[in-house]
This record gives sequence, structure tokens and C-alpha cells, in this order.
Amino acid sequence: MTCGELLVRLLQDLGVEVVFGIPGVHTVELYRGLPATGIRHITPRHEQGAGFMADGYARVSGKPGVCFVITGPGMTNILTAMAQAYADSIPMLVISSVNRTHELGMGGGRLHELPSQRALVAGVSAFSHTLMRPEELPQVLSRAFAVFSSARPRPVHIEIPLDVITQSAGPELTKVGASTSRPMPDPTAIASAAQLLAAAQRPLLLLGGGSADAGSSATHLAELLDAPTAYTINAKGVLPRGHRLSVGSNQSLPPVRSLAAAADVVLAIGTELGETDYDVVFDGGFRLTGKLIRIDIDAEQLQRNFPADIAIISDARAAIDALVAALSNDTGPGRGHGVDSVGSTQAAAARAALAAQCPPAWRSQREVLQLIQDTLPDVIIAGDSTQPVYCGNHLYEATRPRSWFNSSTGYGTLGYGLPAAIGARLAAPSRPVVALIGDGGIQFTLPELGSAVEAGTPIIVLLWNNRGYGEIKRFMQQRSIKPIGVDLHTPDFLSIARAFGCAAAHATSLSHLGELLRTAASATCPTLIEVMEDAPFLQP
Ligand SMILES: Cc1ncc(C[n+]2csc(CCOP(=O)(O)OP(=O)(O)O)c2C)c(N)n1
Ligand SMILES: [Mg+2]
Repeated sequence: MTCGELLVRLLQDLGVEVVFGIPGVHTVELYRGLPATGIRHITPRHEQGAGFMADGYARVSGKPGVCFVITGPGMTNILTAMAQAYADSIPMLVISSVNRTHELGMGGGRLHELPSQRALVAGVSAFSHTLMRPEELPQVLSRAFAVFSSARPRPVHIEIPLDVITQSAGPELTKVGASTSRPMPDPTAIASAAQLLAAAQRPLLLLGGGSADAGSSATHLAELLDAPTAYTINAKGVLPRGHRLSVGSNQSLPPVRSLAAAADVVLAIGTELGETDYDVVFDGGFRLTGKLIRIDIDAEQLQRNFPADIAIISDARAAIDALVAALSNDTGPGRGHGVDSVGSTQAAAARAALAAQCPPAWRSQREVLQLIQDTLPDVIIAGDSTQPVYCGNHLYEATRPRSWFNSSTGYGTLGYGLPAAIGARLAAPSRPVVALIGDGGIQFTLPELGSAVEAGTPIIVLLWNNRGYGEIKRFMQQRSIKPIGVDLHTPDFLSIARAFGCAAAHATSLSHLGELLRTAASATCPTLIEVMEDAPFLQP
């Protein structure tokens, strides 16, 4: 067994079912043992596509997305996707080759050589490791999986020198470390938090992506506290749709900001309290004046953005359950229950105020989103950065967690939606998956339509076409800058999609769009549906 063969065998033992990669002369040895493992290989058309697919796969499955890339250009190409995953705390394992050990750092002008690949990756990974001997492999993979399952999940990079990948590896190396347990909350801190919460007159609950797997516990806690609850874009679906205490993902809008400013105790769980969820209007207007309790799996994150009065490092669900147990002994100030409770009334008032402030363009975009959800009830929507995604980030309510995510959060890179949808579909082959993407964004990764055909992932690409970088044009106009560089020559997307082997159609009305979605959901090939932003049926 070579080191390369050992690697894929260990990945199989760790539960890896699919890898995303583009092979090169430097990585063929990663492929020698792959057929024997049953791990599926998906080939993107660019390494950025591999990273975005791995990200979409991880967001839906909760498991790390794994990529195989070559040294040098493969690594530089995947960096943007690693940065998106880093910003949104997504588990991703990137395995690359690197030049021979005696060539490292020598600047000899070898094929694909970089001065230091690890230095390049340092800013977008939890850690990056150069494998010097096959003996290191079980330990370093165990470390990577400890990050994915028991700490703040983030990309991990392992580079294997060309002379190490072919070295022989003995059978004694096939044992990986025991899985690591997750941090449990400190009982004293939980008691202090429960005391504050029990006495709160106007509590507010803020849920982030870190609470994605704690839905029922978080809902129970919200009800016990009778607290209006806001959740981030990556936490959509944690509260059931239409919950009486929900104020959605509207932390950047005045009605929710007023609730936050007036809250006497705020409980923030698994959220960075970061700009792309709390201040998409970039005015610094999200303020907290009450006591702040934070729960997070990342100790450093507990100290960023908003200082906490009580900072609890813990797995989200464990801390929520501990709080529920502590609060159940204490009935609190009696805010009532059900739709007439103080919290329900506050949340309903905030929702009504939000509805009244809805921009006119959102009405038709909301209808489109509603149509998707009504036609495909269990849909996963992987979005890019485009108009209906921004609208949905405020108004869309997912039916369950891990079903609405997009690249307008965190790093905010274009081109994510299409490949992420492919990864999502591989993680959930029986659920409909829609890539919601603009004409600008899709042109970053358009050839991945070919990957979707090849992978047999019949995703639905809903292309929002306004012939340009609409969002940036709007910004320029708002600032009285004459729009430059934002009106695009857009190709005939339908012909391109068909040439790749996809079905393609142009929606002419809302009911026609519904029909197209229904047909696409039962198709065996991917379908691109184009919606023109200036179509009469979308005008306010
Ligand atoms: C990689 C990258 N380059 C540039 C940007 C800046 N940017 C943000 S939104 C946007 C416009 C995107 O256009 P499109 O996908 O057509 O969406 P629209 O706003 O027109 O709906 C641009 C250029 C970005 N976010 N990411
Ligand atoms: Mg556009």
C-alpha cells in the first residue's frame, strides 16, 4: 500500500462518500486506490467549482466536503471557495500535492511550484499540514476531523509531497483516532445565565448557523423564555416556519433593531454577530443595550464584535438543553404563553412593521420564492449574490435547517450558487435543489453546467437575468456615480445550457414558471430556467 492508497482508505473509514477534484500529474497517486474504496469522484471544470461543490455538500449533509487538487494552480484556484467556507464555518478538507520534500522552498522553478503553499492557505484554513512521512497520516486526519466535528468547523489543508505520496505505508497505519467529544457548558455559567434570563422583562434570542442542528431545543427555549427570536441566514429553518416568536432574519432592519436595542437580556447562540447578518446596510446601526449572554463553540468568537456579560463555550444544543433544564425550575416574570403572550405580541408587531417597509421590488421576488416553495415543498435553495437572494435572505422561511444558504453571507463571492447546488444535490439526492443565481454570478462558473450533467445531478438553475451587475449598478446610482462596468453583454444562456446537455426554458408568467419547475423536478438532466427581471409579470 502506498501513502496515496492509505489516504483514500482512511477517508473511507472516516465516512467520506464523495470527493471533488481535478487530477494532475502530481496527484495521480491519490487516484490509484480510489476505485477500491467506493468513494465517488466528481470532476468540476475549475477547482473553485470543486470547493463550492464541497461547501454545498457540507452545508446540506453536515459532513466535511473533500477536495483533491494539484499543487500550485489547483490550490490558488480553490482559495476563494476555502475563504467562503472559512467565513461561514463550513467543514472542508482540501488535499493537495506539493513538490518533493528536498525541493520545498528552493525556488527551483519546478512545475506548479509556489514559494510556500502553506503560507498561501494559512489565512483560509483552521490549519495546513505538510505530510513528511506516511506515518503522520492517521494523526493529521484525526486532527482534521476533530476540527470538523468538535470545534468551529473550517477548511483544513493537507499537502503531500510527491516523494511521500508514493512511499509504502504499512497496515499498522490504518487506525484513526477516536472521535472527539464536543465541549459541554460550565454549570456555574449556565446557572448565572438562567438567573438573568428568568428575570428578563424583554428578552431577545439571536440564533446563528451554529444552532443549525439544535432546532427543537432552540424552539423549546424560545417558547420557555417567550422571547422574540431572530435568526441568521445560515440558521433559517431552525425555528419552524411561521412560528409566533419569529422575526426572521431582519437584524439589519429598523423593527428588529428596535427590539434589540430595547431588550434587557439578549441570548446569542452560535452567531458571530457579524456584518452580513446584522448590518447589510453598513451603517453600524445594530445596537444592544441590555445584558448579553453568548454561547459559541469558538472561545475567541465569544469575545468578538459585541462583548458578552456571560460567555459560554459549548456545543449549542447541550447549552440550550442545560438552560431549558435550569429555567424549567423557575417560572420567571410570567410573560404568558401562546399567541397572546408578550413575546408573541412583540414579534407580531415587528413582523407587521417589516411587512409595511417591504421595498416594492421584493413583492414579485417574494412571489417567485413562494412559488418555488409551494411547487417543491422540500426544496433546498443554494443561492449566489443576486436580487431575489437578498429578498429571500429577509423574507424566506425554510421548512428545515440546511435548506437555504448563499454566498452573500460572509465572504460574499460570486459564482457559488451553481456548483454549491451540485454539491447539495449529491448530499440529498431525493430532494429538489434550486441554484438561485444572477446573470453576472453564473458567468463565473458557467461550465459547471457540464459537471452537473456528467454527475447526473438534475439540479434546477433559476437564472435571474437583468443583463448586468444589478446590485452594483444600484449602488453607483444611489451615490450619483455614472454606472460604469455594470452593464454586461450576456450570452444566450438557454443555448449554452442546451449545448451542455441541460434542458432550458424561459419563464413567461408566474404560472408558467410553476409548470417549468414541476417539469424540471422530475427531469433526469439539469434544467436552466431563465427569468428576465424586466418581464411584465415581475413588475410591481
Ligand atoms: C468574486 C466577486 N467579484 C465581485 C463581486 C462584487 N459584486 C457583488 S454583487 C455583484 C453583481 C452580481 O450581478 P448578478 O449576479 O447578475 O446579480 P444582480 O445584482 O444583477 O441580481 C458584484 C459584481 C463579488 N461579490 N464577488
Ligand atoms: Mg444581474
